[in-house]
Amino acid sequence: MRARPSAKTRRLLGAAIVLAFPIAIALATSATGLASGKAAAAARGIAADHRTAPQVVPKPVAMTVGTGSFTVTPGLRIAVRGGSAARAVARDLAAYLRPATGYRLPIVAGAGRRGDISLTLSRRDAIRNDPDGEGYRLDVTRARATLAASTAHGLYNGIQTVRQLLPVWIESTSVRRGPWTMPAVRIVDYPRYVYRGLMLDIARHYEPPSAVRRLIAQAAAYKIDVFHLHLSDDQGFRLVIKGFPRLSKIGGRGSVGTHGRKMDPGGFWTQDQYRAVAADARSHFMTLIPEVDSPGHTNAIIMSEYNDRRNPRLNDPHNIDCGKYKPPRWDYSQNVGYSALCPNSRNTWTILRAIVEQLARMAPGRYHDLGGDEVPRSLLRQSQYASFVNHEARIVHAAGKTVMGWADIAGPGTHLTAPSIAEYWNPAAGIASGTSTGTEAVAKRMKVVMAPASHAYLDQKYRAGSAGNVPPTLGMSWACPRGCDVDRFYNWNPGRYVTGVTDRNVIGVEGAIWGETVVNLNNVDYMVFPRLLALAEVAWSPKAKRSTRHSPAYRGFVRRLAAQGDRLLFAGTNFYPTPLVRWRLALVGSRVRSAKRRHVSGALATLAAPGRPAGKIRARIRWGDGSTGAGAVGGRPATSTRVNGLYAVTGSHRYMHAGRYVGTVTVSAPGTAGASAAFVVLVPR
Ligand code: TNX
Repeated sequence: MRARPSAKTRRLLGAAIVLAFPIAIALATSATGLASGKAAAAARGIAADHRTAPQVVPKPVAMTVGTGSFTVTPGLRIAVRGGSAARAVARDLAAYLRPATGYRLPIVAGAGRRGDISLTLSRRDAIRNDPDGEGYRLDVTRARATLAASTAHGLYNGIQTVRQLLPVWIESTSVRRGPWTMPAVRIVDYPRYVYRGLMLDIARHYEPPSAVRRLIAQAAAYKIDVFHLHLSDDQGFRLVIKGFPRLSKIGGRGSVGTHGRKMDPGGFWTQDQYRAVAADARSHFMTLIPEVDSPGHTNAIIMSEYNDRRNPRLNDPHNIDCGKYKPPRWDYSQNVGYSALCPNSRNTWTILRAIVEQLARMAPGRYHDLGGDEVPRSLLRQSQYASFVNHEARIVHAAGKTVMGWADIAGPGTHLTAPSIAEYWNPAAGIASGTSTGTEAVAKRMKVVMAPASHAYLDQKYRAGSAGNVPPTLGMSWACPRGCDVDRFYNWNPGRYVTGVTDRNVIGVEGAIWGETVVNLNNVDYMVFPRLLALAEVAWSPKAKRSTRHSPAYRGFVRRLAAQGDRLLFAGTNFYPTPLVRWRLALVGSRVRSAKRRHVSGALATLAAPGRPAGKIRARIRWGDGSTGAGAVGGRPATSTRVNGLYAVTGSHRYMHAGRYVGTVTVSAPGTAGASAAFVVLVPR
């Protein structure tokens, strides 16, 4: 499909039951398989979902499940100790809980009382093995929930876990029924790596700030703490640079052409928009790292500025274009490896200095990513390439930032060292050819972020060819000729992937969603989820034997992932409902309904059933007056790039007498546990 001249090496290359019982009900034990003792417990009005183990991703370092559960009620308060930073996290927690519960939980100072959630930020709560204080302790008992950490980031990570202890429909954007119970647990948790990243390419296809902000929020829920933004490439330059208006006006005009188009629509961000996204990232305890790729992947810069005679700053007659095409021309295909900025043009440095300095002022993050990947030696010799990188690194340092780049920047002749970061992208492992950039980075004592394309490139197809639920136009396969599903993303060890590149050098992991084939946010979500969750766990959770689909670690992961599918559905996040996971049914009853002339009809419950056509799900309704009937299941079906929507379970019934009736909806489908939920109907006189 596409030639990748500089990268030849690449080619060598439960059975659990989810129940909600808002109030005492009698249970259809046969449909759900509940033992009678449990049915009795349910009938006593105890929420049943706490009996299933918490399904937290990424897996906490240590977790013990206690007895009983804690319930978030409208009377609950969030009690905070630890100043304004802790208060801000408390506000985040209140905001997370608000849409689905409808509760406006007050935030109060102090240790709190019975029934409260309390947050404590104190140095005394530091955890061993957690030098950066990203960890937290969470204690949930029947009486209260207590979260403690030594930094606000740690508290923030803790509230992400709290969300996952609540019923999956806590992620809903509209009000749902409780009860909002959390199982009693004791968790001590902290990350394996400090760098847990997600990269988005808005150069190949433009994405607006709102799309990025949404993705930041989605990723933060899984303790991702770096957002790497690929702002410039051959097909697009996406940010206003003061003094160089053509960079965005001309450089931002298009995107890679897809679906028979020569060019897709482009766009660019203003500096205010960039600042707002950076601030938003920070409020999610995420570092925003801007990348302006150079000296290759620069056709958009070249096309904007190579004969800009009106800009007085660009007064060197030496051309900035050292690319393959003479004269340079737009190429909105997926081609790579044809562009390069000329090192010996002063204009090159005038432009790059403006970019680096303005970005440095715009965002508080520590890093500037100068790219550095895939420059064919036919365009720049290694010595020219190395001196280019060295020169740009000096500009980055002068702007007060630390250099990051693709691991190519560790190659012969560059003068980089710690704390600069080399991001390893090659799929090559062990001592295979192609691993040299990794070992060179280590030799230079650079820090390494692992993103081997065959385990971390989120633009790669889940399944090869046109098999199954895979649209032919979405995704690439150069790194994953046989497809890369969640198992590939989970089963690898960043600290042992390349021989000689160990956890002494590796600071983290990054998933990269490249934009050539990904034309909108719906596509982004589909490719990112659920694979990002595998990377989040690899980056956060302790080392484990992650090698095959049979390893206990992987099996535990896919079991926990099953519950996350329901969360994603309730949140409205698109994802690929991979057949590797036995997705679960999650059912929540509708809010109280009133009968009209003793007749009720419509939705009684909302069902998350990832990957299951509505027609394959059976629904029974007990109306609460002794009669039963069938329910209908319907909703938005799946397409080849979109998971099915939430389903509504509907039914209609005429009651004989006025009263308050508690009914039950029970759903079942082949190959998975059923689910039940109660609903209430008021039949007025
Ligand atoms: C490689 S490896 C790239 C990107 C492409 C991506 C497509 C590396 C640093 N760059 O330019 O978009 O493959 O999968």
